[in-house]
Amino acid sequence: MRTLPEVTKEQAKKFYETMCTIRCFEESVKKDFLNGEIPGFVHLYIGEEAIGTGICAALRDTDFIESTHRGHGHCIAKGADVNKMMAEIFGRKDGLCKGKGGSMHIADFSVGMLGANGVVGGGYNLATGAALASKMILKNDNVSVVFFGDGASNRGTFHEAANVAAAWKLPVIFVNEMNCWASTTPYRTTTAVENISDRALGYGMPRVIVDGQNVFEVYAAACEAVERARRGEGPTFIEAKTYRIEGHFVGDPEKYRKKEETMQIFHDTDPLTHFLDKLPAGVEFTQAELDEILAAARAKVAAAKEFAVSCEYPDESEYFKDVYVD
Ligand SMILES: Cc1ncc(C[n+]2csc(CCOP(=O)(O)OP(=O)(O)O)c2C)c(N)n1
Repeated sequence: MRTLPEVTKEQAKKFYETMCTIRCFEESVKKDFLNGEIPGFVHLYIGEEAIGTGICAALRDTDFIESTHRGHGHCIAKGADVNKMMAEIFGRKDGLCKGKGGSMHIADFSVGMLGANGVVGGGYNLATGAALASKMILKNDNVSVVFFGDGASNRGTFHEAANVAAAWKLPVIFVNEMNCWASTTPYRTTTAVENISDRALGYGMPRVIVDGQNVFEVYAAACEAVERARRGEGPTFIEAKTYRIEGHFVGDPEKYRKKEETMQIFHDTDPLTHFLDKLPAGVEFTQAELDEILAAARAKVAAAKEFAVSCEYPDESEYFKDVYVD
């Protein structure tokens, strides 16, 4: 059993606030997508909030993250402005990417969020490249994190990046969100190894497996990996065990699995409803305190939606700007 770093009540409160903001954001996006208010496609992070929250809590603003198609939670946890995120998802010109990125291509360089990514497995080499730049060009101790799913770990890009990151001791952390599904495909039908992180060992990279539903455990593993990377000792692979509670995308009919089983897993493992049971010794909250935090998150997200719909769409003359460097 790993020793958890000291967490103050203030930090624990921040963790819960972040998880609640992600949850409320996702519930709001789901409703508005089903209403036809949001263009494109959305993938939700409901039930996986503890991972993005615990990892990003161990990072500085100057550290980088590379996200996935399921990236709203990572973006919120890294500190992106929720009003501008919501405007982006609604395709409005005041969005983080001027409304031209949408849900799957949100980025906010000001907080080190290098981008969500519609290309599965597209983030490894970007994060590893950022880590290489920190080490060789900028010569600072910034760390890069790449989040990815179990399905994405089967892409060749993972193996290339893991190999070079370990060989060159780059300050990059591979965070696998092992949610047991890749679209309609259960993990076991495509992957023979017991744990995705078993693969890290083949590249000479240390790995740690954590309960992805426990924000304190994720945070502890992240702190250790970040310190190791900052000391120049190279990458770590963190495998966070979780479960994809929602369909692959909003609107997925989910004919490939039983809703009751998924809801039972959610009931048993939801990182929000089980937050009180996970608190480290010496940190206490009442249910009323938690309810207040959740209500504040809900109000913040409602305001973000109000902001988003009050913004204009980009002007037609803007459509092709930013596509290529001038
Ligand atoms: C290169 C590429 N191949 C296929 C797809 C289609 N696709 C989108 S998400 C997805 C499944 C990803 O599963 P996983 O990596 O486990 O992440 P999760 O959705 O479970 O979070 C697939 C196959 C894609 N977007 N990009």
